[in-house]
Amino acid sequence: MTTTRTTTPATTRTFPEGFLWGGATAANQVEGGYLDGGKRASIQDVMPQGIVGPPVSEPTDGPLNLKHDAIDFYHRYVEDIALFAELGFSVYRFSIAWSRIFPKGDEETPNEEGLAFYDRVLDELEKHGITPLVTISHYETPLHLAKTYDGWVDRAMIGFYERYARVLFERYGSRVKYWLTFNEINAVLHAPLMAGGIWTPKDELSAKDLYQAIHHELVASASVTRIAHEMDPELKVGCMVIAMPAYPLTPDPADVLKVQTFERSNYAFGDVHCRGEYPGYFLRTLREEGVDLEITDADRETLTHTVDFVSFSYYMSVCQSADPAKQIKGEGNIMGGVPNPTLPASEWGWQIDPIGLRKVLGDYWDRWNKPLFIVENGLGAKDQLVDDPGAPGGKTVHDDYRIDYLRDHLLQVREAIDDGVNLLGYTWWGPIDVVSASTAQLSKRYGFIYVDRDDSGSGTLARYRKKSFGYYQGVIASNGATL
Ligand code: BGP
Repeated sequence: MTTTRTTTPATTRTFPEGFLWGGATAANQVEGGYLDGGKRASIQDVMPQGIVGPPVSEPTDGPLNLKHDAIDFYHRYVEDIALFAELGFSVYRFSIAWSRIFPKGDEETPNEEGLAFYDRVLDELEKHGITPLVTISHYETPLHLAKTYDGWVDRAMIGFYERYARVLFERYGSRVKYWLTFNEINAVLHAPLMAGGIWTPKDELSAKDLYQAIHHELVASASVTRIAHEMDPELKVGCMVIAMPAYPLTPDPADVLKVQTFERSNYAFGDVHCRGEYPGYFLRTLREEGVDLEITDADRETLTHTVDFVSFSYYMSVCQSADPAKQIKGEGNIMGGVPNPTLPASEWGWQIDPIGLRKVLGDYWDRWNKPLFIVENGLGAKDQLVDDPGAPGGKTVHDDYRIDYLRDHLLQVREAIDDGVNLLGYTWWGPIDVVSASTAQLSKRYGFIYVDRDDSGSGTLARYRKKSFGYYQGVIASNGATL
């Protein structure tokens, strides 16, 4: 008797063929050169303390801003991309600094010198056979747009963003297939300046203005998705959200419902991007907050242009409790939550939960049925650079904790793939040390590559391979078999 196999056999220990392996950075966290080549300031240049402290009014005010020079990728991209190639990257996610291309944001004509810089970056990637994945806007709204228009509160932003994106597609569309519209678009709920370029301080911002800004970003995202597809049907445009699974602190149904409410506040962004309209639960939130959103018929039509894939960052899970007194915020954990008594945490209180990543992959795939892309995952830690005569450059970091984190998360990713999730790739956050988004410091390091610069701005900027460098290199070379 012959038997017919009805299930897909479990995969071997490798990842699917063509799986994209790499790393992710953002312009404001690596480039430096914040006024070079015709660039003007972005909001990051007035955020010397990240989201931990208030912004200053001019870039030169206040404490040292490490992002002005960052890790000098603007001048060292050739060397850095060569290191990514040595790691074996098949994909590199980076953002284009809007204020390099449109220094003020509302000009008619782009800045050629800014465009030429990314031509050169793409040349290097092509030289090494690395696929680019470009974030159009990663927490770096031109400062002029923030101050003059209050960022995304103003509908005019949609037009500025469309013009910017169109220039990018025209210039790079033949070389860049994968695009992300906004980094962590759901972060605007919690960090309106960083994610929405909104200059009004958070505690003075009305719910109406906040949700109107969210609406404008969602329309802009759908609009440039349409523009990309019209210009070249081969372009793949994705949304990008913070994934943060939540667990009930207790089996109390009220805690379980709190989980649903929390997760829906994030799902709403993916729902609009994937389903082309606002979900009912989101409209209810608006009603309850007394927000009468200005949505035109043209907006509704634009929103129907849905994304090709869903990308996300994943760092931690949280618990939720119906008791508001239990809520906390870890440093830089903008979404809050209740600590999970079963999980360890990073030095910044971000709870480490590899299984949560498997859960996210399953939930997102089941919910949206769109290809997924993990575009950020990583461990920020205080690394110790030590002498090692055998290492290139004579120094290294023994970051076994980072290796453990990476392995544990990738094992869960493989489980999710075996569950049938369609996953395009994985880009580790900060494959080279970058300036932290939340703390604006360099001592919160994610890299496989150490950068010699400290929080006071001192250092040679030399690059050193950490122990994790060799580990990730082996994982990529074996397509996941050596996990
Ligand atoms: C995400 C951002 C990144 C990045 C990362 C790590 O929220 O998209 O820009 O920085 O978090 O966060 P942090 O740098 O605060 O440790």
